[in-house]
Amino acid sequence: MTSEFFTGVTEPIRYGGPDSTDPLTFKAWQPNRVVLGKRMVEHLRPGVCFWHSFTWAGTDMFGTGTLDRPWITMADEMAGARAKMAAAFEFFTKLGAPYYCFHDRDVAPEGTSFAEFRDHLDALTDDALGYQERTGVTLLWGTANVFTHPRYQAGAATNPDPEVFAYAAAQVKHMLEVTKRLGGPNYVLWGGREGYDTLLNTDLRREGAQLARFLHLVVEHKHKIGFKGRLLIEPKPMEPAKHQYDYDSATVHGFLARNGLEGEYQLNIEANHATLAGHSFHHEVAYAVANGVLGSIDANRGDPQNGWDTDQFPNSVEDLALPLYEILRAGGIAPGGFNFDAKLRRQSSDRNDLFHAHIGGLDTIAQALLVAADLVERGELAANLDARYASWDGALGKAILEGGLSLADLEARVAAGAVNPVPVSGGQERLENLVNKSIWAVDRPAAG
Ligand code: XUL
Ligand code: CO
Repeated sequence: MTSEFFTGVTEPIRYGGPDSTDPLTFKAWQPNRVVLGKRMVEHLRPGVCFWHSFTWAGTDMFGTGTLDRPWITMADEMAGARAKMAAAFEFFTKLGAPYYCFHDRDVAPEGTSFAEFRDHLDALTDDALGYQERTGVTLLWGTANVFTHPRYQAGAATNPDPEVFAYAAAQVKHMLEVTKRLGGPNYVLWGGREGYDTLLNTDLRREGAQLARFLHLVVEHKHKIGFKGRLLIEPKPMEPAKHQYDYDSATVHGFLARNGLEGEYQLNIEANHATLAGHSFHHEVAYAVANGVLGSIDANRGDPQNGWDTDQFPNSVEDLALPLYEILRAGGIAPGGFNFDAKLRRQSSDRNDLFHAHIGGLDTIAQALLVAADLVERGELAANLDARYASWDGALGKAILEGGLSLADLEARVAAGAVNPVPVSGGQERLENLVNKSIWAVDRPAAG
């Protein structure tokens, strides 16, 4: 292998503008463009994920790898891991992405024992620190893979065997420390195997208690080592398990509140996980904002005909504009960001396809940010919402909310004819037209 892997791209990808005919240029992503007083890159904090882009060979349940990832099959596993990291940082730099994310197992070979795995991870963390210093690319979040190895087939924290809980605890403890060393502002927990395939072999009460204990241990260790980043849980309703406990934003939020963990964890919300749960991505983000648990975003999309986690790159400005509008109104996503938890289609086997995919993703979130900013600046949606609920700031609304009126008091008012509500239009179509107005108005490419 030559020292460079992505030889088809020799210069960092530049902004070409909406009319550029060069597919290897950005059409909307301008990291330094100021939007609502802040640079695009500060609004979006985009990151590339290690697993789909560098650790996955393009396998699916019917076929072997199709992608050109020579490091995966190198006989010397540590040499392979180093080649992978070199290619990854070459890609981050040429793309111009400021952040990346990884699981412990994405970078470090398993070895023959936990101690050996930890040594591998520590050595590769040293390498990553060097790359970070040289390139300026830094970690958005770290996480531990406690779902691939067969020991986790029945869950990690929720396993019927406490030894598996202990093993997962060891991995998470170490990866939290690695994340701290790399200056990561977030640490993510995704419970892919924390759930069940059948209730016939599952004790829901025990598994819930185990999961809560695990999350408390992570909080304790975070404070013990002085990790200043945020802990994030990534909701997903199913896949790989038939049912996963961290089903959606509301379920996770309820679990945290019931177990004394509120305030300790925020959410890493993934677009395709929202749609798997039967929600829109907009709903999941809006729920998190409304309840103070917005943490970070895994940017991707599903396929409208497929019922699984296809993890495609985001390409719809319309789908992302309203989630971004919620984020802007909430004051932003930092210290979270937009991690492209997205993978190529397995036929996209040209090395440059990884650039095309990320260019499209970055352009889409950038354009959606412009639309969201336009919606904020016009202020029509916000004014509509304020007007719709304005009576709750009036005498009756305040008295109800402040606890000054009982059910009997309310009955007396209604019976006396003092209360006589008149239905008001929800105006959905009028509001949808406002959103389209911003989508169509923002930086439209010149016609012809
Ligand atoms: C799986 C998924 C994970 C998490 C990190 O669907 O999204 O890659 O983001 O474990
Ligand atoms: Co994800």
